[in-house]
Amino acid sequence: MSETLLISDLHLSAERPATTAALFRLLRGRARSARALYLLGDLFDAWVGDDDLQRPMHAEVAAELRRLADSGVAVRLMHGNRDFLLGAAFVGAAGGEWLPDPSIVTLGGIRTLLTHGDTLCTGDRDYLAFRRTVRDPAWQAAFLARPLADRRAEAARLRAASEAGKRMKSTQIMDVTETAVIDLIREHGCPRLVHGHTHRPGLSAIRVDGRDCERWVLPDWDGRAAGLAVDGATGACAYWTEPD
Ligand code: LP5
Ligand code: MN
Repeated sequence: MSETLLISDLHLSAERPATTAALFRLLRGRARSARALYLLGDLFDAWVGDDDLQRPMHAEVAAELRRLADSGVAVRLMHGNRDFLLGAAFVGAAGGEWLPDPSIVTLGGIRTLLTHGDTLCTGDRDYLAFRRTVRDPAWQAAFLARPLADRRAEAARLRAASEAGKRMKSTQIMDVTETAVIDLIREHGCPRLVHGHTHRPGLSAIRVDGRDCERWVLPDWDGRAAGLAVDGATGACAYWTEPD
């Protein structure tokens, strides 16, 4: 019996080494006996292009993921809203595989819909407009053509603006809307949805077209590893947190 681990929203940054250390403990410990590790976005606090792999912490994260992948554990990565510029060089260095957003995987026999979760926040219209711009390949090519130092500075400005903006937005605007959740589940026909982004871990029951479905929200990290584990034999899903 082996488990699949799902994590997201680590927001790794050189300024918060305790969280990177927690990831390394996970990758060297519990994850070694897992079947797969799913990273559902926002592994990094900000990613400005794969040439930033030259930053030591970034290269170490890729190398540690690769060691896990080389030991036989599948490493699957999805973009988040902060690291949507992660590209082929990073995934290659990490020994991982891309997971499009959304993706359907069968975990413990249960068809499971995986998404970062930002697109479910349909009340946050400013964010969705911003997202459309920065997910445009032409915008990304122009941004990636700028010098690395400029891109880092732009990302820092945007992170600060985002944190300031969130203080002005209602908690309701920054959460998923039920309609978006129902529409996504209906479109893909999965009884279980797992996402991150909102940093509001919890299980909600939701009825879609007469069927009972589950929505599991992943926790964000703050110096301690945390996520979901799905039992490969039974499909049972449970939260876990690294012990003190
Ligand atoms: O990330 P978090 O939790 O703070 O908030 C998100 C939304 N914010 C973001 C921005 C990221 O935090 C920063 C990403 C850094 C990436 C670096 C590489 C690219 C650099 C690009 C440089 C231009 O995703 C936040 C949501 C919140 O989740 C809850 O869902 O509300 O949304 C915003 O902050 C977006 C604002 O509402 C609108 C932003 C307009 C900004 C315009 C300035 C520059 C635009 C230039 C390009 C279009
Ligand atoms: Mn996010």
